[in-house]
Amino acid sequence: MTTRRGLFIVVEGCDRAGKSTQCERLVQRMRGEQLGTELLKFPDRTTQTGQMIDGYLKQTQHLDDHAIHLLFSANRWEAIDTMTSLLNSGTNLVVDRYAFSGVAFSAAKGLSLDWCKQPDVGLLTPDVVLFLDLPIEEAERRGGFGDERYEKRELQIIVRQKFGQLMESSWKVIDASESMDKVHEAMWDAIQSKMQASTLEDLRFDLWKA
Ligand code: DGP
Repeated sequence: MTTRRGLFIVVEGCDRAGKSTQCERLVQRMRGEQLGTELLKFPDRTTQTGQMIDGYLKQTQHLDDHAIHLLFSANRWEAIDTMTSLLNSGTNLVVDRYAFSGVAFSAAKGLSLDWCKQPDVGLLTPDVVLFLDLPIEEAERRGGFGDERYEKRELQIIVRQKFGQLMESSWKVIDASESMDKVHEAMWDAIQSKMQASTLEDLRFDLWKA
């Protein structure tokens, strides 16, 4: 019997939407159901590109907007072999942020949406995108934003608009202002049909290619 490949799930959203907590919870539940699952996060701050990105986000390092955009993209490309082999060996991936964050944040700073997409064209296309949507007022009620570069009200408002421009009909939009349990259940429900499909099409390396 051949192993069914893993499901590639991306979780996106603005800062403070609860993505990281919900990603961990989703992974725990999948593992509890005996579904081999790994959690990945972008940017991966552990690699060389990730360390430069970390310095940029913590505002200890200045980089031109285009240069940092390309570094964020490189940070995703350098993970592609690992992701491909995990998925092909049957491991599900829950990925906390992906190229959609890449475009939304850089475009929010004023770069053209189309230019921002180009470095990620041909990246692995997710099977499911869960978008945790949270109005800015609710994000602020959650204790406000932190000290990192993008954690500012004005920018976050534009980031949310840019996500709106990138959104495709296949995305599952989840109201992140609901309780943690409700958000989790909505995410769980949203992946069921794909999780239960007996076969999945081959991995597609065609993000934004069409
Ligand atoms: P996080 O570690 O999830 O808090 O993300 C770090 C910050 O970086 C967050 O404000 C979102 C932003 N970000 C994530 N991915 C990208 C990207 O690819 N490009 C840009 N410009 N910003 C990103």
